[in-house]
Amino acid sequence: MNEVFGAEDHGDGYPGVGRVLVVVPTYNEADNVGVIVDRVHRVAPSVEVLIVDDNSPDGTGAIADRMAEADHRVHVLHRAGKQGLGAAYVAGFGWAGEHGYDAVVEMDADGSHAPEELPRLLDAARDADVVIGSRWTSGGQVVNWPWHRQLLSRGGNLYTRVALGMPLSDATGGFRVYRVPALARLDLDSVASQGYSFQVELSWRAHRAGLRTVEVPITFAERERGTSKMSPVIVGEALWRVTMWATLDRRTTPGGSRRGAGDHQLRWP
Ligand SMILES: Nc1nc2c(ncn2[C@@H]2O[C@H](COP(=O)(O)OP(=O)(O)OP(=O)(O)O)[C@@H](O)[C@H]2O)c(=O)[nH]1
Ligand SMILES: [Mg+2]
Repeated sequence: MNEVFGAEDHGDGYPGVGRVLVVVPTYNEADNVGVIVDRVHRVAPSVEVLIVDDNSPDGTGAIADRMAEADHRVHVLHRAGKQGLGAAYVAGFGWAGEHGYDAVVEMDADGSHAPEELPRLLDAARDADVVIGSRWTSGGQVVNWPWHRQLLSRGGNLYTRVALGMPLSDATGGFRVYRVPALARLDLDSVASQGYSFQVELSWRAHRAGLRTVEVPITFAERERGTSKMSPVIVGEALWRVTMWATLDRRTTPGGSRRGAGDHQLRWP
């Protein structure tokens, strides 16, 4: 990873955080991608955006290219085919490291994560390594989700909290800020998770590395356009990976990670 510069080296960055790159993974988000980037820039004009498109059949990549031509704050990373959310984020984070950003943001393209809440997350990043926009902390909420989606998310987070002993209300949430120097400590090249489990894996790695994670309440809204990529396979992946990490944790750390963070020797299967 290239040298990372501090906030004071960039007159144009987000105050107290520095150069910020919002990474937006897209797969078939033609109706959403333009709207979401406009909303980001309306509330945070200094941040840049990287759209990571997996060769969407609906032409999202071409739309993103036109946006990048029209606005120097927009960048596009094209990938050959659909390889999952986790792989898209790892590629985007690598790009951020190579280009000297100080912080990266994870944000869905579908409008579920309101760009208007981004400044609150970035403000919290001044005193944290990782900021998680949380639906299930006090003040957080979900709008327009059917009961079974709420149950799945709450249940998954409860299971994660109990199995891993990680004190987070929303470990599966995907609206986040990472400080780049902190991210560099998480050995991203060995991340194998694809779906929601990617979010849990990074939270878990941050916890084990002793990073400072804070949760900020957000209002999460169901997407209005386009189709969800959520599937039973993605839920199943999160379930088995969390169970595997919990089992390995108990085997490799007497008392589990509850005994203290900062174990850099942990091996990631
Ligand atoms: N590049 C890339 N982006 C993806 C992939 N899968 C999902 N995405 C994007 O990741 C974001 C989240 O995906 P969604 O389809 O909204 O899935 P979700 O948020 O887990 O599920 P819902 O809550 O039902 O919408 C969206 O911006 C998607 O376009 C993928 O394989 N590659
Ligand atoms: Mg979504």
